[in-house]
Amino acid sequence: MVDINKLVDTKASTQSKEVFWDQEVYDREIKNIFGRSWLFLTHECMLEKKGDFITTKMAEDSVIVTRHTDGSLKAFVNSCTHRGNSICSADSGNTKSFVCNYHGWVFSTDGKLVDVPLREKCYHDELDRESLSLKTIRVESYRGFVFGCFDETAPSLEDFLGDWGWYLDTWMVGAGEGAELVGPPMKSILKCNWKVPTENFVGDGYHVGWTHASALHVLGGELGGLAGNQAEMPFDELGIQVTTRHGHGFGVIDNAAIAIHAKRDEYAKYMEETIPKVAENLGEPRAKLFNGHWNCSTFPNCSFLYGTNIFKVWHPRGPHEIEVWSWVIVHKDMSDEGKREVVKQAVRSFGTAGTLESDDGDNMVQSTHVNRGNYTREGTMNSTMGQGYEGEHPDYPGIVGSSFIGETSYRGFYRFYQEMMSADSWDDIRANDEHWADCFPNKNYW
Ligand code: UNU
Ligand code: FES
Ligand code: FE
Repeated sequence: MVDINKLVDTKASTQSKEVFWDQEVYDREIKNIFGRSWLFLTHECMLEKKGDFITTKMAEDSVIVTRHTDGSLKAFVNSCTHRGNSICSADSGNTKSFVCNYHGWVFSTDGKLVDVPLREKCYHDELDRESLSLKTIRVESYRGFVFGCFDETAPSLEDFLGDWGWYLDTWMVGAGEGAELVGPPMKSILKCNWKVPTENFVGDGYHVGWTHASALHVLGGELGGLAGNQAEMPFDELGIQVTTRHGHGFGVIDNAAIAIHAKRDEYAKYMEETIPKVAENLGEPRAKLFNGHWNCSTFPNCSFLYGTNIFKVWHPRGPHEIEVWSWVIVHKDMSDEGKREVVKQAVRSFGTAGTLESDDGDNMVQSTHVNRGNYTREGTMNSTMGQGYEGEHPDYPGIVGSSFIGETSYRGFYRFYQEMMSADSWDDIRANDEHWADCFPNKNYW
């Protein structure tokens, strides 16, 4: 039997293998984590005009996000309140209403039921349309990035992001006009648990030199020295790793923002012009981050690489499968030529068929499916790297690890994962706000 309260051991820095395989764990995740967290939906640039909509998923629920006639963003579940059919099968578009394909019920762009066929003759005008609106979802955006949340008692998106928002501002506002996503997203299916890629992006600096050795060797440049973990590099202080209150985190390789771009003249010029502006707007600590390469996850399932500029959501489809959706991040005030360059380079490295993307894919699948065995589904996984070499930092919020290569943000991700899996409500989680970082044993490291 699974003990949901003991999936993660924050002292030993281990996680039960059940987190990657067990159906009961997955069912609890859907309720406790995906049902209560802010989940990335889309970027506002894809919903500019009234009536614009996109469809996406919040875990396994299909949802519609719209720009309503009053100009506000709305989100609701894509399931008809008559017999439950989906009311929209398009990925995106512009519409005045959604008409269910089955019996023709009509919903407005804020999810209200506005009309049904034969309302007077066959329902005898007795249908209570008010109570048959689509299920609405909280929707808030941060710097144009739109998130949804099923839980009315959850904190605001800004509070949920917390210190992670301070880091995101580095490129979401630091560069003047901020950033947007280029879509529609590329989509593929990967037979892995959703947490394998999330943990990889949140804090796996360790795999970069090994899994991607050949790709980095071919690319050369700033990361060439990582290939095979062989060159004389300061592996013990190669940037930093950070975890924050709600499990969000990242790792930074200093001075390597655009390292994965093989062709990058425009981007290099843009960075050279922009770093001083970031320093002026946000100060030196974040200007330094701006010039670094980031691998990141926003809890629970939204990951991105800043610099490489791929932005992903891992939609769970049961414990052993995900849909990968990938957009490209571009700085709004970059030239069109520069944006095209960034899109091409992001797609060739971390698009659906990207070189580095396929390096990772097999590890993600094997790390999940190896756990199907009677022996292999038991026991634990280890994330102790750099434990004790991390703490509160004078310049950077959260808990900061001493190198890009470490597992600080793994530990932070799984710490919060366990907290959400165990907590009955957001009030229980809030009660722990002061003490969340106590499990990091050497908080005064810096
Ligand atoms: O594979 C990654 N997540 C990665 C690759 C991270 C940093 C640099 C290159
Ligand atoms: Fe890390 Fe095998 S060496 S999973
Ligand atoms: Fe990778």
